[in-house]
Amino acid sequence: MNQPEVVMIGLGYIGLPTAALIAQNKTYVHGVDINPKIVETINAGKIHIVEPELDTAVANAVKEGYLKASTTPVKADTYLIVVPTPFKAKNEPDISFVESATRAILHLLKDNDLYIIESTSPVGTTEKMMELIFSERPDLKGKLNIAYCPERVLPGNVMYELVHNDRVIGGVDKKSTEKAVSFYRQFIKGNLHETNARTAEMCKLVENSSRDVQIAFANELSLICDKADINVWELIALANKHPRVNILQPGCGVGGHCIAVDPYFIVAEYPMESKIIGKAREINNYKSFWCAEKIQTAKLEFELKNGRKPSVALMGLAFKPDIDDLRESPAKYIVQKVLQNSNNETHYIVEPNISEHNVFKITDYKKAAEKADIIAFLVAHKEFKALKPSTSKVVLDFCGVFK
Ligand code: SAJ
Repeated sequence: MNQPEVVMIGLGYIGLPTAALIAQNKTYVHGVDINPKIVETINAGKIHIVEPELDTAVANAVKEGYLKASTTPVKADTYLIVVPTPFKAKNEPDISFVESATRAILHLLKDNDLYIIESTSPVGTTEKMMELIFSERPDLKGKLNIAYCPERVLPGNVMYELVHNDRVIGGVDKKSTEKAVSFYRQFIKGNLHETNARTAEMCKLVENSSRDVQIAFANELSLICDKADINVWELIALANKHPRVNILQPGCGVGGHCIAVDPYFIVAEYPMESKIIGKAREINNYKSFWCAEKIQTAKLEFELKNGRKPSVALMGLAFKPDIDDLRESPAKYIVQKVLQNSNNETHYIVEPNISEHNVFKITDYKKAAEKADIIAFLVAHKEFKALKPSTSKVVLDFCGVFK
């Protein structure tokens, strides 16, 4: 196989599925990752992440020679940057991975190449990378196509959504936008919406921040209803009967590395203006603390009433229902907090989507619900909905399992 058409830098939850999808269209993709183990796994036609249909897509692409991986980039026509953009501190986005990926391809770039950032980034990142490129390679000024194109796929449905979701494509100039649109049109069936780089960067942050604000509204309602002795699930269901009301569901906090993180990109840049966005983050973080306190209070009340310590079932560790991903999970935070405050009570820790954990001893959900005096539902996994805890038990439903 001669020179690849596409270099994909970053082979994680988004980079690898995107590389496999492009390769499925008989386009030779060279994937790059700093982790040699990931490179080795992919070149063996295997995958290192859990995502339905990804294993066959990668296996076929590698077998047919349309996907290869290495730790360093090679010459191509299109370069996609899909690396992590973590946080150094709560309000300090870290674009160092984007910058080092860009530096790694500086010497490979040529006239009319296409350079695209997909990583969730602070507004202005694409322009910063353009300045970096042109300062090191002034010969490319006005000759390189530079764009930003965020993804919006839902973990667990990535291979479908990558193809069918609409995409927002923001070039640093019209020519770059058009070049990026014609690139994505090769393998995306969703509509491609043209804009500029700054708007595309802000669009990604706004999509997730709007959802965080909506969830914060639902979580705030759950605190109010707890005091007002109203069933918040019934209240929301009734309010949503209104043709133009759509209140989301309270939970034990907001997890994952997107909804809980992206709002900070805006708050960091516009602290005076982003009041609701900042407050929503506080409310959603506070909800997890509030749930841990509720469990603590229930334990003390049980002991006062029954003259003995309760056993407690903590139902769910994942960051959202029906997945096995515990990264940035509020449920995990709550379990850790409850265990820290434990006073010789028995705790049954439940997560039906994993068989074992390196810290927690996992108990079967039916056994835990049967044995425990207090059952705290942290994540609305589908298995829990069939449980019928006896009325003698104390049930704390933080996520609407029985709504
Ligand atoms: N959650 C609630 N109540 C709700 C909905 C969600 O408490 O009504 C919680 C979940 O339990 C979870 C967190 O919010 O802890 C986030 O879950 P999610 O399903 O909203 O989002 P993600 O992180 O799996 O995916 C989101 C999606 N963005 C939007 O829906 C606007 C996805 O499209 C993005 O691609 C993804 O973030 C991302 O990677 O940015």
